Amino acid sequence: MKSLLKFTAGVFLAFLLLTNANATPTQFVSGTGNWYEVILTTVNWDSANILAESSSYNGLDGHLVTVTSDSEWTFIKSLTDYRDNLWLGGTDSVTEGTWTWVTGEAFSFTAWASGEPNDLRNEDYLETWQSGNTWNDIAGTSTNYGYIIEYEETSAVPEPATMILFGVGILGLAGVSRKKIIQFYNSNR
Ligand SMILES: [Ca+2]
Ligand SMILES: [Ca+2]
Ligand SMILES: [Ca+2]
Repeated sequence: MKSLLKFTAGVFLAFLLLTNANATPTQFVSGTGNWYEVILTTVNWDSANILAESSSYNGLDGHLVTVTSDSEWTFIKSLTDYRDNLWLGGTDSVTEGTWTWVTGEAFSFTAWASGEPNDLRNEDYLETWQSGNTWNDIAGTSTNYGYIIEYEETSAVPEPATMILFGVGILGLAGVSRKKIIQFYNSNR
């Protein structure tokens, strides 16, 4: 019985590896030379950002995609099969109305839909829209259908270590607040 379970698990694992092997990044040969990958999974912007930052391909570091030219946008639109509600690496969460890319590249090219960005209900994150042809700003808590990763040399990309430190910082803060709660509890019983 155990060996049957092991065999079934093995087949399942092989199936997972095979299906994952199909989703390989595509290179924008005639443009940036970078590699791009569309990940279809329901996810909010923060999670997509962390997942993209922790991804790598052939020694190149991943980040949520940055779109800095019309030709790059044309390439990405085709790669997504013109899908809506995919996260891009743009945000105006630091200063409302000032859009930035996660890599710090200049936010000069835009493909906003008519009337966007409208910051309706405090929308600070960038997604594909209108059959994947335009951009919309949406709340980062929205559970979108997926995200796009761009893989490139590390120079312009924030080090993953920064994200790890950030994560440790959050854990540290959580630890501090938990201690305070315990102390508060202790002093009140
Ligand atoms: Ca880019
Ligand atoms: Ca906004
Ligand atoms: Ca909007």
